[in-house]
Amino acid sequence: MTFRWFGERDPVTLERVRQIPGVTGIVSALYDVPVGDAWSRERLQRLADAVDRAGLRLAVIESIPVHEDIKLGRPTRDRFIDNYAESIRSMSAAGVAVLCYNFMPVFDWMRTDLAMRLPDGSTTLAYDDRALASIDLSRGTGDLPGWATAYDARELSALLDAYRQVDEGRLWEHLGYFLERVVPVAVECGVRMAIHPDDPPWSIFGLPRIITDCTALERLKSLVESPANGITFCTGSLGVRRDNDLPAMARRFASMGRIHFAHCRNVRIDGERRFHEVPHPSPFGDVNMAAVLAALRDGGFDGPMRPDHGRMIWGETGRPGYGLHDRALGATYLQGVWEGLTARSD
Ligand code: DNO
Repeated sequence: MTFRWFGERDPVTLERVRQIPGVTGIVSALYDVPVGDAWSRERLQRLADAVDRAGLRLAVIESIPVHEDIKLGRPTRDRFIDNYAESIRSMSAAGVAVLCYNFMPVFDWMRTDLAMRLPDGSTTLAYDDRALASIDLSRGTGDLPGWATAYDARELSALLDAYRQVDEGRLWEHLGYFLERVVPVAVECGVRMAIHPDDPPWSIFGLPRIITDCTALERLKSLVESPANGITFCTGSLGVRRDNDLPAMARRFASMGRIHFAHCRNVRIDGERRFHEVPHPSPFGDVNMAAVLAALRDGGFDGPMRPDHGRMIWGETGRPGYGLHDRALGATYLQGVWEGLTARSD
């Protein structure tokens, strides 16, 4: 079991993470390297050493952000792709074998409420497409948590303009171009790439989003037929579309050896393009977590897993979605389900 840690400035310390039963791996990144620059071996080694000293192991890099020029297919992309390949070599040198990344234009995950109050008094992340319409992008992105980059008004409007030329088809071409060049490097140094589904899995602000459903994952897989070209199976992202049959998808891609990382989070669908996040166990939301885990196990998945986003409970404050307590409960729950599956079949 792994746990995401945002580095030395994360209010959730490694010492605390270590006390969560069963958590042995850390999911992290270098947060101060400008997007597009190569990550150095020394910096990654220092990160891995710090995690080691806390009695844990750096198991996954989430994420090395993909420069917008790569997603836009600009001529400058080759330089950024070379840097990306270099970062993959560096993570491998530091002993990290799984890379979670995404290919979402401009924005990473998006919510319209970072502290929706639930009846039990806890707060959670929520999304409502109607509220999205009232977000004013003319002032830039502000500083939403979890994103690699914040843009000021001018940068953001230039980027949004540039994406007018990039429809879904083009974005797929650009993803293919990127993967054809970086997957061989990943293969060579023993790294498994795991694309994160778009969150939410539909277009926002008129921008194309392509990693959304089963058909998209099939297409991703066929862009480069290599086991190193894989998926982060994120139940919360894929799970807000009712047409995604999560257990079937988990079974299918796990048995093809393409799921390299699992993000487990539950969501309640409140309406058309409207949802909020709930505690991890199946009864609280629309993700049948027990069925997804059973499918992953049936498919032979044995990679790292982490409890994704938690609510803020017991008065905790901090980075929305990434407090200690609810994610720790999630980690324990997920291990319980997994133990049950294993005990039954062994
Ligand atoms: C949200 C996360 C995402 C994820 C990236 C991966 O909490 O799951 O921000 O890290 O999309 O590149």
